[in-house]
Amino acid sequence: MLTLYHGSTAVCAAKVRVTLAEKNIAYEGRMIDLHAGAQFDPEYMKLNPNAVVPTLVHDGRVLTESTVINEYIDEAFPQTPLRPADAYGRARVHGWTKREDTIHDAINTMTTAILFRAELMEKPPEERAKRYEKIPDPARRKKWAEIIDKGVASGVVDEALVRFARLFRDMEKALADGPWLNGAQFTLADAGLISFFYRLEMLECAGLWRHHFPRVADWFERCKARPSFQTAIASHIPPPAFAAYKKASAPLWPEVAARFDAALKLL
Ligand SMILES: N[C@@H](CCC(=O)N[C@@H](CS)C(=O)NCC(=O)O)C(=O)O
Repeated sequence: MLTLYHGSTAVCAAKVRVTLAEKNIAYEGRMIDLHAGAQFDPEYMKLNPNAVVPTLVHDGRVLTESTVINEYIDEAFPQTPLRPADAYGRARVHGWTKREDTIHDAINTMTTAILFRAELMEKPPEERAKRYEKIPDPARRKKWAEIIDKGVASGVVDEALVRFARLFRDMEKALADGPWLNGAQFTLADAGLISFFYRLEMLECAGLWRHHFPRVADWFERCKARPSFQTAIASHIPPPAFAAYKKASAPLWPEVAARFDAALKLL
């Protein structure tokens, strides 16, 4: 029995749903309402002390961390393998999935700077701080405070954009031998990045790759054409979210684009 604690728009949870969909594995989903702060519920934090989603429970055994969960699922359920059989191929795929944590951090930075900040700025200052003061990790808490203060002008956003620039550069190179990041086989490397790209697209930031990295742009369109994209990502997003993302994001795109141009010069 597989139970996945997840969130509708949460990109790390979506990463795991893509893997489950690609392998056609049934699971019981338990939604954690991150907006309402359900991740801080003491009962949930017994499963996931970091107060984040996803958490997977398989026959009573608990796993956290989306990359670890994806590798576990691929190992425990061998149908439709999402990693190559050979050691070199597996190591290459691990090279991509290992990187996902830092990329997720950059995605979180952009979402906080563009969407969460816009929502929080409508609230009184004492209520704003409440959104992040319960975050258990002090570094993450500090990052939130800095971004809520400065928005896309924060140096944390510039660091995130450099990470994207480096990722897209490396993907563009790898995809010369595509169609997938590790060649002919769709793997965990691809599965783990799709929800991140979709988040950037919802934040009106698709120009980051569309204007500069054509193979990456084609790769993402291929990903979106897979049935797992609909099942595991798009169908979970409540329709009003699209308008909210667009409203917060569109006015900030010119500044994000200019900062990304500066990041590209560092490559
Ligand atoms: N490294 C963790 C990150 C998990 C994470 O940060 N999840 C986000 C959603 S994508 C979350 O639950 N955020 C809740 C919060 O920030 O309060 C993983 O990959 O599982």
